Amino acid sequence: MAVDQIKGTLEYGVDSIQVLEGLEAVRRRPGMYIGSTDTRGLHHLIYEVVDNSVDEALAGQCDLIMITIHRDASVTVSDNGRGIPVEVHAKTGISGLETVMTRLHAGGKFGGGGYKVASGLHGVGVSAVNALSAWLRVETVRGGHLYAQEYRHGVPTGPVTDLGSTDRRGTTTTFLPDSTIFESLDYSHDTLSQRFREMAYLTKKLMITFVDERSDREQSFYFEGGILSFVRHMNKTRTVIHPRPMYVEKQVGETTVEVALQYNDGYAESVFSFANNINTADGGTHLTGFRTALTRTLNDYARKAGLLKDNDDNLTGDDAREGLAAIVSVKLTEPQFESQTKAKLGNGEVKGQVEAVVSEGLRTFLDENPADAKKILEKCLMTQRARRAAQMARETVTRKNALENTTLPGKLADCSERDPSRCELYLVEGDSAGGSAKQGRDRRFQAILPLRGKILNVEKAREDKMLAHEEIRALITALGAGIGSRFNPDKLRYHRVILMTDADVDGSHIRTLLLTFFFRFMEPIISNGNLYIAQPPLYRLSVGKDHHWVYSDKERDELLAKYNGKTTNVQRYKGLGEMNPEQLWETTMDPSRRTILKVSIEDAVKADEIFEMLMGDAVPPRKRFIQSHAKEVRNLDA
Ligand code: 0RA
Repeated sequence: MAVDQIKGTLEYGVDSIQVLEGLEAVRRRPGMYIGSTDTRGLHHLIYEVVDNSVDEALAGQCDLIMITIHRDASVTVSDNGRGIPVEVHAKTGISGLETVMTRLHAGGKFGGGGYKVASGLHGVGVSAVNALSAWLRVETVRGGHLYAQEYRHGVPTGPVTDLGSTDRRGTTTTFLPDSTIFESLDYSHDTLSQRFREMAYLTKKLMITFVDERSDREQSFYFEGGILSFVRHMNKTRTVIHPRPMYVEKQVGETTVEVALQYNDGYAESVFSFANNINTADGGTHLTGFRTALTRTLNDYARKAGLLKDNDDNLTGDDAREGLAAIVSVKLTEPQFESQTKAKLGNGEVKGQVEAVVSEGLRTFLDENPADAKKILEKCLMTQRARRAAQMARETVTRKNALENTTLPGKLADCSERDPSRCELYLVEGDSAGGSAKQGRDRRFQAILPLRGKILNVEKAREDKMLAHEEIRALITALGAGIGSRFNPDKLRYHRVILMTDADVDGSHIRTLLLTFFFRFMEPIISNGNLYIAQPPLYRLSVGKDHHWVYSDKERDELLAKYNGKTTNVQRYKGLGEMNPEQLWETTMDPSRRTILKVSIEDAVKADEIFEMLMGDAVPPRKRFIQSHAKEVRNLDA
C-alpha cells in the first residue's frame, strides 16, 4: 500500500523505490557516508559538492569555483564547467541530472564523458549531500539552456525544468543541511577557508572564491604556480638555502606526479603528501617513493661531485630531509587508501612512479643549478656531521639519559592509581600554582608536574640539546613513553595529559611551546587524543552571597545583564596562583565540573605553520602573531 502511494504521488517505477531506500539509508546512517554528523561531517557536505567542481577543473573544463555560505546556513557552490548532462538516461528512463542527484555512487562516472580522476573523499557523490539536506536546488547549463531541479531530503519535488536560454556556463548547487541530522549548522570559517586555500594550491590556475555572508567576508585563492607557490608559502617566514624551488610534474601510466621542494636553514622537516587532493597525513607509497628518490639522488650527486669521498658514509634519509619543505601530490584513477581515515595511500605501483619522476626531476635541477646544488649538499653534509656528533655525545656522556632513565623526577607529585587509562597528569605553569594543584587535586588519579618558566625553544633546538634540558627530561620521564620514533604509546603512564597555564600572554606562550614540543617529539599523544588544555575561569562574579565562576567575556556579559540592577562584583583571575587549592579543584580540576579541551591537530599543515611562525628564526612575524592571536590560542582544539 505504501508502495502504491509513493508510486502514485511521484509517478515513479520500481526503480525509484530503490532510490528512496538508498536515500533513506543515508539519512538513517549518515556516519557511514560522511563520517560524522558534527562540524566535520557538516563541512564534508560542502567538500563533496566542491570536489565535483574541482574534478571539472582537473579535467581542464573550468577555472572558477565560488562557495557562498548564506546567513540561513544554506550553501551555494557554483562553477563555470560544462554542466551536468540533462538528457534522459536510456537505462533509468530519467534525466542524467536527476540520476546524479538521487542515485548513490552515480557521481562523476556517469555520462561516459567523465573524468580520469575523481577527488571526492568518500566518492559517495552529491546524492548523499542531497539526502542529508532539508532542501537542495541545482541549476546547470547545457546547450545554451538553463535547467533546474529541486529536492527535499533528496527526493525531487518536481521534474527537471528548462528555464530557457542563457549565456552562462556551469553548475550551481544550493543546499541547506538538515538540522535534524546535524548537531549544528555552524560552519567554521577558518577551517573551510584553510581547505579552500589548500585546494587552490593543489590545482594550479584555479580560482576559488569563498564568500561568508554571516560575517561579510570574501576571499579568493588563486595560485599560478600551484604546489610551487605552496612550498614558497611554507618557507615564507624562513631563510631559504636556494631561491627557486625544484618543481616537477609528469604523467606516468595513469598517475600524474607533481612535486615541489625547497630547503631552508631550519631543522624541521615539513613534507606534506596528497593523493587526489586528499591530505595523506600518514603518507603511503607516494611519500615512500619520494623519500627514496630524494636520498638516493642527493647521494649520487654528492659522490659524482666529490662532496662524498669513497670512504665517507652515505647521507641518511634524515640528513636529506632536515630543513626541507616539500609537497608531493599524486592524482590517480583508482586510489586505494589504507586506513579508514584515508590518511595513507596504498597503491603499490605509485612508489616506483613517484621515484622515477622525482629522481629525474631532482637530478636535472641539480645539474642545471650547480650553485644551488652545492648549498643543498653542504647543508645535508652539515646535518650528517651534527647527527654523528650528537650520537657520540649521547653514547659517551649520557648513560642515564631521559630515554633510559625510569626514576621519576622529584618534582612530580604522582597519583596512587596505576592504570594509565584512569590517570591524569597536570602540567602546571610555575611552582606556586603547582603547589595549589598538589593540594587541591584528587591524589588517587591526578598527578602534578610543575614546570618552571619558559621551557625552551623546541623549534630551534636539536634533539640532543633538548634532552639536556632538565624540565624536558622530567616531562619525558614522567610520561614514560620515550620520544620521537622511539615513542611507545603502550608505555604512556597517563592517558590524559592536561596543560594548565595562566590565561595571559606568558601562559599562552608556554602552552604553545609545550604544544610544539608534543607536536615535534610526541605527535602520537596528540593524534591519539591524550592531550588536553585546562580551562581555568577568567572571573569570579559575586551577587550578594552567591558567586559564579565565569569562563568567558561573553558569559560575564550575559550574567551582568541577568543581574542588572543588583550589586555585583567582578573579580578578574589573571593567574592560577590567585586561586586557593579548593578553588582550583572546584573550577578547573574536578572532573564532574571542569571543562577541558582536547587538542587535535586536524590539519598538520596549519599547525606546522603556526608553530614555525611562533618559534622559527624570523622574529617580526612571530611577534605580530603572538600579539594578534594571544587570545585565540586558548581555543587551539578546534
Ligand atoms: C557528468 C558528465 C560531465 C560533466 C559532469 C557530470 C559535471 C558534473 C558537475 C558537478 C559540479 N559541476 C559539474 N560539472 C560537470 C561531462 C559532460 C560533457 O561531456 O559535456
